[in-house]
Amino acid sequence: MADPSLTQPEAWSEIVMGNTAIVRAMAVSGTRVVTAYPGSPTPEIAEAISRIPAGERPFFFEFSTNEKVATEVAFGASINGHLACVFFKSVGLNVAADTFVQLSMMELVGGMVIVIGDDPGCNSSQNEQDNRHLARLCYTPVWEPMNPQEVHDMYLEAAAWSQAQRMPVILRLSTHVCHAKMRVRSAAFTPAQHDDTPRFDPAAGPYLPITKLVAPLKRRALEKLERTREKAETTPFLKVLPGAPGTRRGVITAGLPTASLLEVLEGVAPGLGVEGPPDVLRLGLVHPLPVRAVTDFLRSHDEVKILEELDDFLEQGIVAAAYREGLSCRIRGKEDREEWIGEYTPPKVREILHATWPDLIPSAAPATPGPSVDAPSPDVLSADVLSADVLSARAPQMCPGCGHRSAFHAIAQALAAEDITVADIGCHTLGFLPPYHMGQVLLCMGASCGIAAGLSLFQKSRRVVAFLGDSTFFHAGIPGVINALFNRHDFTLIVMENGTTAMTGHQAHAGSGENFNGPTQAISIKDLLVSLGATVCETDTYQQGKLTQLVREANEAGGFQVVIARHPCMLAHMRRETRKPGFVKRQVRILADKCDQRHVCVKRFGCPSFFLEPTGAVHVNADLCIGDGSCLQTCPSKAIAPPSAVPTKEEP
Ligand SMILES: Cc1ncc(C[n+]2csc(CCOP(=O)(O)OP(=O)(O)O)c2C)c(N)n1
Repeated sequence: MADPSLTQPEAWSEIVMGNTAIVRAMAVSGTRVVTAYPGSPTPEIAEAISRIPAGERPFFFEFSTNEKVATEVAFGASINGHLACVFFKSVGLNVAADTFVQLSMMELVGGMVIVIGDDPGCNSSQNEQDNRHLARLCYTPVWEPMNPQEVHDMYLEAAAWSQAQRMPVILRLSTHVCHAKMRVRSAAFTPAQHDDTPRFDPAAGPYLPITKLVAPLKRRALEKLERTREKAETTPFLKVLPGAPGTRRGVITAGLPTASLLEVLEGVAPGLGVEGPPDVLRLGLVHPLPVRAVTDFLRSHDEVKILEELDDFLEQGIVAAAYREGLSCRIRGKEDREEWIGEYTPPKVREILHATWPDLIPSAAPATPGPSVDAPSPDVLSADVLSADVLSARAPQMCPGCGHRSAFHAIAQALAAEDITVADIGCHTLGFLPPYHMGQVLLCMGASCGIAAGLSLFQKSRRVVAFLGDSTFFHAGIPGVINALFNRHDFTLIVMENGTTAMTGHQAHAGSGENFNGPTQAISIKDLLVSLGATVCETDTYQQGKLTQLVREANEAGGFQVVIARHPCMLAHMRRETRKPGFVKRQVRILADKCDQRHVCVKRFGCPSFFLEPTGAVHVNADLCIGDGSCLQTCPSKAIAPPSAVPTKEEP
């Protein structure tokens, strides 16, 4: 749905997610180029961008082929004078790292904001890495908002600082900050008048960090970081939130833990023998550390708890600063391994505070349910509403009709029990689940070919089969494929081609025939592989018998073989179909007289549309079945009737 208000010059006030608020800030700040690669918790930023009507978008946006390329495109735009932004998920920084670590040494004439969606709690990632470490590695400041309003406001401050200092800056979001909703207010602004005169000037750099040239560039990066420390001391986001009068206890925190802490402290009042809530020092920038503010706070308290999600990043800096100043304040850092793990939701913060100060928080359980779960205030709708506390947990699974399911079902029949399967990242990772058990190793996007190559060395008896999604093929898969050809490795690669980046919400990729802005040339994975000299065969995955045969032949042939297992993503397909006028819903039926209850449909094919009655009878879930018919061929007794139109319910 189009939402032109995001870019309106008049003041703006809406209840939105952090991922939408940031787009408003991009428009207000005059950001000219935005790039990304999809990954949770950030893809909704692109969804918000897509709601700005084409032609009214004040900046260029693209999904690049991966995070490294996205960072390079934004960098190129910045050194040509445009304010640029790149966004991606936590582990995206690993892919971008080789480029990212150079940026602080560059004179970023237009400014550049790097928006990272970190994922404490590992809601949708393969780890919960703390990217503050990488920021320190390359002298890059980090702003850390605690809610959507701050996402908006901090973006503006960080972008302005980046422009003024010509340095990269990080706005570090996390899952709850991206997805929480609240009323966000944005002042009126004058739309930027962009000047398209090319401004790239090699002398403004230099932009060639080699050998002896590196030292002055590094010196300049360190000077900029030191200037940013002063910014960290004076930013309005740095706040002391007073606790009980005269308290000698304090908490130093930042980002989302601040919101959880304030919620937990809400119910704490001074009582008999209890001095009441501690003072809170809330940091706006977590790197570089505002040492003056921190040491002043330590000096005025006897005991200070450092409350930070994931690693002891702030703690190390704060302890070092206290040591240098010879302070006697007792610093309470991470005291339990669990403090290193997971999201700092209000229950988690309550637990930590209870362990720290049992007199202050006598029980780890709240006296009444936390407001964010049961009674969201009208202005702040927390993502906690959708947390597992409220909804029962559901096992992840492939959608009804998913071509990957047909593929796994078919491939399972071509493999020997001892064969080794290597997974990659994408919807097809779910093949590791029962009943398929396809994928015994997994690292990160594009790693399957390299791992498979290593696994196949010095052995012939166990065939190695690697999986790779099509978006991932372009993202980081190609080098592993080329390596397999170049070094004559011996495994079968199955490219799971569904035409989209399904797992992160159907973003187009280089093989889709469209990009974010419209139609484009589709790069054929098959043609690319053939041009590289690979032996390639292909089939639609719904042709299960053929796929089994192709995988069997590939495995028997030995050497590096590629099978393309293709079927369009059915979730995307059905979304398009159901919107068409005259759409007719179709479903399969079980022919009870033919069903001999071998249950292949449930136990080996595993479509969630089928369920078993206690009697052993199989039923079709009318809410789930999409009538794709991929299940028909799996039934040995032909007891599944072809999809037929489902009568629509009578309108009342
Ligand atoms: C470095 C990195 N960037 C982004 C992601 C988020 N992500 C998870 S799977 C995936 C790609 C999935 O697309 P594809 O390979 O086509 O497989 P599909 O889900 O369509 O089966 C992405 C981008 C990630 N895990 N790691």
